[in-house]
Amino acid sequence: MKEKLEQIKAEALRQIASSDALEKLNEVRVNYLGKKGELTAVLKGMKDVAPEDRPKVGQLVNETRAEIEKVLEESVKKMERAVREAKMKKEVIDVTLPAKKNNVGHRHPSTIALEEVERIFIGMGYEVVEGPEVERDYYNFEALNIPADHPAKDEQDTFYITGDILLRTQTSSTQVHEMEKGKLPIRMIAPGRVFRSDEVDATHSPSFHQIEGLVIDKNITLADLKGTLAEFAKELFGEETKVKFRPHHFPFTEPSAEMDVTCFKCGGKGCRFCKGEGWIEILGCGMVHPHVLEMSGIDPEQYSGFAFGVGLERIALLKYEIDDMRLLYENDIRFLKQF
Ligand code: 2NL
Repeated sequence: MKEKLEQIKAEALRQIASSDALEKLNEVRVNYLGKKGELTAVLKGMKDVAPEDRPKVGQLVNETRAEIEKVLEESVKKMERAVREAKMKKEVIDVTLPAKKNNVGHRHPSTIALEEVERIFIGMGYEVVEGPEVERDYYNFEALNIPADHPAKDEQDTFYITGDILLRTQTSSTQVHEMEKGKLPIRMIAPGRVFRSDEVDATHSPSFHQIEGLVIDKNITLADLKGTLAEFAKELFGEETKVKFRPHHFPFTEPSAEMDVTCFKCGGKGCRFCKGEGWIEILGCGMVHPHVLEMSGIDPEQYSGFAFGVGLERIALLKYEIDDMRLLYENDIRFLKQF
């Protein structure tokens, strides 16, 4: 009996030693210590042992059992520790590795310029109004006193969808809609995308952006126009900026003018940036033509107003000293990152 027990123990310990997984150790436990295990079988065979030997054999069985249990327990603990350590090793985080670069985008230079212009006019009490890019001929041309035979209406210059529907060539159409609402006074800017059938080059694109402004109230004069636009130029290009107005012609304003600002690079002395002129052309403006007011239902005897239009890209090119408009549309990250 003693030999049998020794044999069982040796075999159990051998199996424990050769177990390479927790499941295997559990199998050993079941096979040797379980209800149907080998040691239980020995206890069941006690009836064949002489009564006087039974306590001794019982003790031996218990000792064997205790030893196997002890070794098994230790092996389980060891195995659990090994499994945990392997898991930790696998999941180790190298805190010295460089972090993944978080690429945060930012505003496009044209957007920066737009928001700057909007900020200036909002500060002077203007409203920002947006309108549709697809327009009726009436709102883009007729209501602005642009006659049927005006060169701007030619297919060379305008994208027509039908004979009467087109892509707006200026944002004045938005201002016409606003005038038609009949709520006066008006103090608004209309920024937005406009379209002209132009070839792409360093200063032209078939799609660009304009910001037009319109003020209509009683007693608005050319002095209001000059004062407002002089203030705008100072805020945009610096306090020392001077402006000058050159007579011009627009069908929708009378009188009309183009406004130049002193070159913010040389202060007006003349440099490479202003091509020796000292002045840089910046916008077109004028007093709203009485016929334009009339067509939108505003009495030119009671009300008067001024209007202006600036090219957004032109402002961005000047402000950020960019020499080719195409850079604003190509969205090359290496270019955009610089602003
Ligand atoms: C330019 C400058 C200009 C206007 C736009 C305007 C709008 C209404 C009535 C009268 Cl609703 N005028 N806009 C006025 C003067 C100049 O744009 O260079 N345009 C080609």
